[in-house]
Amino acid sequence: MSHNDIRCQVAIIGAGPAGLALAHMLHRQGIDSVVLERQSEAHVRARIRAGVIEQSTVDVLTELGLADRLHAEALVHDGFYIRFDRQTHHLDFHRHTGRHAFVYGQAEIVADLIDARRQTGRPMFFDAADVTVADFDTDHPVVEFTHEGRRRRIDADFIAGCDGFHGICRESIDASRFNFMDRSYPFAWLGIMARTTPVTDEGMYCAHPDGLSVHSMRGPHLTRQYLQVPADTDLADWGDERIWAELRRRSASDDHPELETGEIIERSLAPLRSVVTDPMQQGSLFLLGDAAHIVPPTGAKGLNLAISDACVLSNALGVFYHGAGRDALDAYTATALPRIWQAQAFSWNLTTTLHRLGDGDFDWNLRRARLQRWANSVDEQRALGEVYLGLPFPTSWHPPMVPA
Ligand code: RFL
Ligand code: PHB
Repeated sequence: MSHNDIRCQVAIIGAGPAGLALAHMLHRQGIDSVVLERQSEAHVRARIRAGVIEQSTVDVLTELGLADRLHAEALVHDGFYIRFDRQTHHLDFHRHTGRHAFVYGQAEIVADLIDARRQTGRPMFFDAADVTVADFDTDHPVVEFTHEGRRRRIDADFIAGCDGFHGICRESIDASRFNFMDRSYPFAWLGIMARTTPVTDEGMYCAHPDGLSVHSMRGPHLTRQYLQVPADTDLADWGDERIWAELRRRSASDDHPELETGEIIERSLAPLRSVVTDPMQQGSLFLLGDAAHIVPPTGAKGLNLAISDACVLSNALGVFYHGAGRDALDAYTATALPRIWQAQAFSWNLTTTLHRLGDGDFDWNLRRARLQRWANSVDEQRALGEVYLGLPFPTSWHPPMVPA
């Protein structure tokens, strides 16, 4: 071994929610890992994305001791509002399930996880360039990367591909052995963060015949809002005035004041797609989170799925390192996928109901019929709430023989 070589049990590629949560779950079981991240730490800490976290995810983070700041700072919501035909309806899922949704920015979760990793003293490399994975059809996979000008090598037992939708892990697998299922949509979400006061006390989806707008928040004077726009939209065409005018038009109502307008401090464009990779593993390489599957942001499931995948793999690795064999690892995909498909079905239901999909009155009337059921049927609300607040995770993060 040269001094550039590292030996560890699990090499984790990607310091997003999946990779960092897995690293911590493994640490708690005494399993060592190295985390490799392509971006700088500052970049990862500042990346604005998700905001709505399921009760199920919060329960796991709490059990891991990673949710102290979340409990102090998160907004706790019972459900969300839907608005259509200028009327606002609250879907109170808490009433039916006793559970909550938590609004806490993904950047905050990632910052908490990075801080927790630092405290363990275990290795984590930011600015890791040209990461490659090899030999994962064997029991001794190899990862290479360049850091501070040096090419380095990791000899691991397993590789966790947590490198998101544009990472290298999914691209490295043998495509002929996989089923890549996907659906893309002809629209995107234009997202803004603005210094304005929210008009509702919980998030709101406004279904308008011309398309969806989303009113969400991060604090008493900070809103996160989205507009459905065509997939080929150029952000440069959307100045502040146009964004506010369109948000106001789509969210106009007879029962609430108009949206407040103000300074826009961030704007971005996110395409909508649904993807599932099956299986989510090859040999000693496992795919987690966005590296394995994508849900459209409607319904807010992506980050939550990343954490539930980390639980399933952490549990299976725990079984393996306690000498109980590879069966749980071999079953990783079969264990994780049913819950992933439930989230896909939920996201599809919300996406097709809330967005403008086609032209004409048939499309809008069909969507409105579904929205009326959501607003008026207690059974419908109970069913939506069960999934929105988080179906049970397939496994806990540790096998039964490891105390929490
Ligand atoms: P991430 O967060 O993309 O992290 C992957 C990490 O891997 C790094 N990486 C590499 N590192 C080393 N070598 C390489 N070659 C690498 N290539 C990539 C990347 O830099 C990155 O740090 O994936 P992960 O961990 O699977 O987490 C998934 C979530 O980030 C994602 O599903 C959510 O953001 C989705 N999402 C939402 N999810 C929710 O649960 N609730 C929400 O409210 C919610 N809102 C959203 C969202 C996603 C959105 N966009 C931007 C698509 C709202 C939006 C607008
Ligand atoms: C958010 O607050 O960022 C948010 C809200 C609702 C979604 C997705 C994201 O469906």
